[in-house]
Amino acid sequence: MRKNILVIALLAAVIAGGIAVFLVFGEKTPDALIIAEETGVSNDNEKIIIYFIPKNLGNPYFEALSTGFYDAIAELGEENFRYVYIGPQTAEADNQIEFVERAIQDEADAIFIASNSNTALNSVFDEARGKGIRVYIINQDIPGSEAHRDAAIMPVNFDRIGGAQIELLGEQIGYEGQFAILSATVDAPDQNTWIGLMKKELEDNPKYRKMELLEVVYGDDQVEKSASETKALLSKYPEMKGIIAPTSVGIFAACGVVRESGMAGKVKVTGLGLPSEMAEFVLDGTCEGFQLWNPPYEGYMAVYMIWAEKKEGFTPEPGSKFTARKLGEHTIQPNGQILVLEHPMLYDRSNIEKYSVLF
Ligand code: RAM
Repeated sequence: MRKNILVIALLAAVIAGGIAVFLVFGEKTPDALIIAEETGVSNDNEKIIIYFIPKNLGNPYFEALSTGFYDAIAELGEENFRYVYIGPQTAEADNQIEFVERAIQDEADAIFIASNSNTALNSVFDEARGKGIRVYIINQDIPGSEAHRDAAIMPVNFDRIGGAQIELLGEQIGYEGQFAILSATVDAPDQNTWIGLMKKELEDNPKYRKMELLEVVYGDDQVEKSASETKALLSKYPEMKGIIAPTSVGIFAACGVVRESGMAGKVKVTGLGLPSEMAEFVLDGTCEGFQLWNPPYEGYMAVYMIWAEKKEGFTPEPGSKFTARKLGEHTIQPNGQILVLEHPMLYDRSNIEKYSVLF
């Protein structure tokens, strides 16, 4: 298989003195190293160089998103691309700056980044764009800093997420009772957008007047921290009826804690999760249902967008259109966003087994 060949190539390169790669990249996932190694060798001028910088490495959600890049690259011809998946170990606001700088040094064509902050990367984005590198936010946008990016690939229409998440928990707890939100990092642009929309929905929609948001806690998209925050919520609020974790790491960790504490069914856990991680909790009843979109589609779309620019004269401006083969034609909206899908999807007992093998 391609990966096996690449692993052998990687080992050879490392033994031959490629240790510098480890010094520069640190402890990254095998894919980051394999791909970076593979394509540093020849014909780089001919290749489209793509960097994908997730919030942090080791989060299965972003690994799922990354598979979409591979899918599109395979369709368009591996020889045409160099793809580098690289990023920090943890999701602090300014941890990604060095990876953007790395992409600039590498003369990337496009950087796709799930930014950990709305503002911390603005000057490094400006620097990249000043050198002709496209800066695309992926998996979210950077509200208030849109002038510092070329466009944003949105997995779904974020305006729908606040209402969708509150309704989902509402259904599960009979539209009555206390609940908490378990988020990722304090600065996370996507989380903060959704939480803002959830609060608005609670205030504006009389349907939810008997639902009370206790507090928002932060698990930093780390399993252990998310688990300890969940434990603290359970002991602090014995009447709590539910937890919304709009993060795949958080919902997974919260389900584990709720099940271990014998609270499954009494405290409903829902939010946004990855079907492959959530299947066991859906099948054993710890989670009745949760939502998500299709993370690999985002990576797939990203590759087709930069391909359209390089080969078909597309420019990332409002109104511009491009076609991403199996996902069809997409248009950049007036706000610079591209929606992969409009609505989130519900994952529950009826479909979890089908999707858990995909992502
Ligand atoms: C987490 C991340 C990501 C979010 C998903 C749903 O892994 O916080 O940004 O979109 O979950």
